[in-house]
Amino acid sequence: MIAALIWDVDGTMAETERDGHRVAFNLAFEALGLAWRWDEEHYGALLCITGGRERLLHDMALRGDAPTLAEERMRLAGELHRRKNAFYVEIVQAGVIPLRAGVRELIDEAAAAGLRQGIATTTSRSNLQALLQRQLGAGWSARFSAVVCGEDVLVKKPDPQVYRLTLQALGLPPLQTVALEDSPAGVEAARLADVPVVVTRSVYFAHDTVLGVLAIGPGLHSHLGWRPDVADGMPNGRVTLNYLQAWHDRMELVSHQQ
Ligand code: XBP
Ligand code: MG
Repeated sequence: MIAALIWDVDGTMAETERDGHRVAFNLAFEALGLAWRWDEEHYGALLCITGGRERLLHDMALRGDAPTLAEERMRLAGELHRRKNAFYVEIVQAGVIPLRAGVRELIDEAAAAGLRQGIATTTSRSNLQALLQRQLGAGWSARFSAVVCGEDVLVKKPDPQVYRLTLQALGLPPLQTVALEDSPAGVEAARLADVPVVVTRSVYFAHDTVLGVLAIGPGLHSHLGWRPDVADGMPNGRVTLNYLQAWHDRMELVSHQQ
């Protein structure tokens, strides 16, 4: 039996990247008088680097107009990231980034069923707090018995540390849990920690090859379009705990290329 759900945040709980983090990075560039702007396509390519500060440093290494000294780049990345997170908090506090359909329902269902829930994210704690406080209300943290963020790990996803720390905090072995993820880096992190993964495809990772997961589908809002198809005899509608349990029972790891 599944004893806990482990939630990824960006892309899985909410589509935060294109209209949240990306917009906030551009506002930070503007605030510091930089002409840099990340369009939707370029930002999608940059998502192969997890962590906002790491993403900035990666982009600086590729462009000709970034500071040449490593020290100077680090300082600039730190300042941009600080400002970007402040802008991001303003954006999510305005309520323009909703939870993905079916997320709230599954969180509520898992809580009612007595499952433990954890969060394993690469994003900064301030970003997570702002998003979940706005979307789930002031009591959001009572829903989660483990919350591990970017600041809590030495190495970000695809390194498994964030999942290992979440498992420790939950006090459960990996096979009694299921991770909900959207990105190849997130799937790799969970798999390296032996956590079975269910993938909800997000805007930026709609077509990526995904290997060795319990199931993959378009989102928690509908049982349609999922592989493997376990809907026979199940109620139609959103992806419920029964679906997660059915995939977990099979423990048949599927691969998917689109
Ligand atoms: C996804 C990420 C994050 C955000 C930005 O995290 O890669 O780095 O893009 O976060 P996840 P920060 O899918 O694990 O939730 O700027 O706060 O680093
Ligand atoms: Mg994600």
